[in-house]
Amino acid sequence: MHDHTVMGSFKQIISNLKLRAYRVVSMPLFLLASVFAKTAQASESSVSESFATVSSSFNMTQGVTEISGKVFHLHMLIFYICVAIAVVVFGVMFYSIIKHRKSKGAVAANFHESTKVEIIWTVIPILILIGMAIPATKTLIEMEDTSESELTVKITGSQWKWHYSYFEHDVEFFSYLSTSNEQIEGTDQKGEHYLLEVDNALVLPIGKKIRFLMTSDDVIHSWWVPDFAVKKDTIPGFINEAWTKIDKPGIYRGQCAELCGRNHGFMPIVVKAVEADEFDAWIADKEQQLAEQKRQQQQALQKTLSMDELMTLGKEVYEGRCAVCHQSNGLGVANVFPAMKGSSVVLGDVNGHIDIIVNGVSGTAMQAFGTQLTAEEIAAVVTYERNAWDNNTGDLVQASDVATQINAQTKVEGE
Ligand code: HEC
Ligand SMILES: [Cu+2]
Repeated sequence: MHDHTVMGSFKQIISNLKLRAYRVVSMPLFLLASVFAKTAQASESSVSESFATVSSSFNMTQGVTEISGKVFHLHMLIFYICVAIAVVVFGVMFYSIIKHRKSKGAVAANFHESTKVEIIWTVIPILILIGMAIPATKTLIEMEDTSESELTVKITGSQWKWHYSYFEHDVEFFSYLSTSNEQIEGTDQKGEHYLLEVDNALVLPIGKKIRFLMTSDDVIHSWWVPDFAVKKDTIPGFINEAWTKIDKPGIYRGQCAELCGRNHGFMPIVVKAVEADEFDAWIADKEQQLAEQKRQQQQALQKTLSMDELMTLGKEVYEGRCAVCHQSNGLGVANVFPAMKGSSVVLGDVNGHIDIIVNGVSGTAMQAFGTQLTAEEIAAVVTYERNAWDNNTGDLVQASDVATQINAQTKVEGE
């Protein structure tokens, strides 16, 4: 007698399996179909062209440099080799399974060890791998060759912004995310370049070989601009090199590609590539602008600001530079970023408070702001912290106080 319940559930399992098999098969088919649909959309001009480049949003970008084009074509070459191998291997496999199935009366051959077969399936993959390694190595060597560059830019990653410094010019600046907090928190509609926009873009000339020197102030970041095929880790204490030569003017966007802490997703890269003469004009202008800023900072040291002025500027600096960690409400994040409200440092000795902001706390996320903010800004943010959120110390700190302390320190270190 048949056990109907066991048989029934067995059938159930089989039909489930069939359903699952159907899903397993249909998923890649669906993906493939959508890739081709996208491809057709992306390139209406000619089907053959779109097959040659497969420039869909699923594929990697061809980019705008010679190297990025080479990387792309290398990627496609390897992809097609993999497809060809898959077609041959699965073809033989499915052919054998179907042709020699049991219901057709096939009897399994019984053999062991065939030196001939083993040599063949060792040698063929080795040849294929060597065939892949040659073009890959060529491209890699080219990517590493930073010689004969015409411009050098030092890129320093830090939590959570980029610092750019042009070696041949007196120009350096920070590049911060410029997406508004409202967009991030969802109270405002997200813009077109949500989280991929900055206050100061890196401006570069087209048609020139640009060398990048990359390092970091704190943890490992990675400077990644897909359109240039440049992706390099920035490591504290090390300098990595990369280069690019951009063919087309335009705005190119990238991101930090190394998980670097809480705001890893909030340190985008924007490169503005312009004609060489436009670049020369820009850099001359920027040099002047920065020199003028320095003069003004020097003058600011003589100025005495009112409590209102200090609090307004201080709030601006705090919201822009400190609130990502210590929060707008001054309460910080438990066990990670200390609260400023009621902090013993903030309520204690003014010089100790200034010192922590100027020099940071090494080995922690509290970075040295002495090189990032002006004396006036540090004075303002110290005043702000000492009087906001019911801290109410009534203390007023001027730029000259900060400058005096910085000078005293450099003297001590110099001795
Ligand atoms: C990337 C995150 C981060 C940013 C940005 C940051 N801080 Fe900090 N801050 C910290 C951490 C972490 C500490 C704790 C350091 C330690 O372990 O002593 C700290 C400590 C402090 C302290 C000492 C507080 C105490 O009670 O020990 C002060 C004051 C301070 N920060 C002020 C600022 C100011 C002003 C700014 C903006 C100009 C700022 N911080 C920006 C992470 C940050
Ligand atoms: Cu990063």
